[in-house]
Amino acid sequence: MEEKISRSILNGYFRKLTDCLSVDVAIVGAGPSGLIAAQKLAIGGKKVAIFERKLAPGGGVWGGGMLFNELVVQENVLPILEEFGICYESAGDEFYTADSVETASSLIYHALKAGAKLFNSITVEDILFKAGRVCGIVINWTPVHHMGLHVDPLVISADAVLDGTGHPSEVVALACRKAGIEINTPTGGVMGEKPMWMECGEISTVENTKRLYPGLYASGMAANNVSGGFRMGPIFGGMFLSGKKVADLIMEDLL
Ligand code: 48H
Repeated sequence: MEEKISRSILNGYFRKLTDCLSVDVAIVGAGPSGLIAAQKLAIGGKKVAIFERKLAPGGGVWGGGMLFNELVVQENVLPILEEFGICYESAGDEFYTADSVETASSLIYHALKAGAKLFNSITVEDILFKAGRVCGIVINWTPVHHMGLHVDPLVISADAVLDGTGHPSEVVALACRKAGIEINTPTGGVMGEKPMWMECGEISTVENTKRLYPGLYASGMAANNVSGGFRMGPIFGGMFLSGKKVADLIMEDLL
């Protein structure tokens, strides 16, 4: 029995990973924008793999605001909540609250049910850059990084790479640094997130969601960091709409 169980786990995992060595879209980071993009792209028929550094996907959703596990959204994202089966309550004015644990788990569940594959405890440490195009990512086990082990990585090919890594926009930052590319921002580089201004941050998150370079896109807080948007705190409408927008952009580009 012991051997069968171990063999089943290894075979199942390697089947899944081998199938994802080449994908349409590689999403880095399983935060809300990345998970929503994954669900939409998978529903649109794209082969999608998400790589998440932490053991638990969900990014910054779980903690709500300052560990109070409720988050706030605006009226215009209620259709997305409904599509993902997330319950919400009116908080008065134009705001609604949702349980952040229910939200995180529903986003993960629906991304996977739509057909996206998720690989957790894997850190994206580099990009694949060929002939003037971002065409994949370089992965390694997160514990390898934590322990500082000198272990070479593996590579995933992708027609589109989405940076959904949140505040640090790690993938775009390393693409600029290592490939020396000029990206689609006013300065041509990563501009850096501005301080808190909720109204502006919510708008700029969606505006800043774009294709930055052939094969390279950013969503959510990564998009804001890249293009110098304001932060917005524990309101998540912009993240949800950013995930939807980037999925639409990638669908158009990969037609
Ligand atoms: C693999 C990685 C890597 C890597 C990071 O931060 P996230 O929740 O992402 P978003 O942008 O969808 O949502 C942002 C939101 O949660 C938030 O922080 C808000 C609204 N803040 C407002 C404010 O004012 O502070 O998730 C990003 C995910 C995380 O799970 C990381 O572990 C993961 O990306 N990640 N995964 N390889 N190199 N870097």
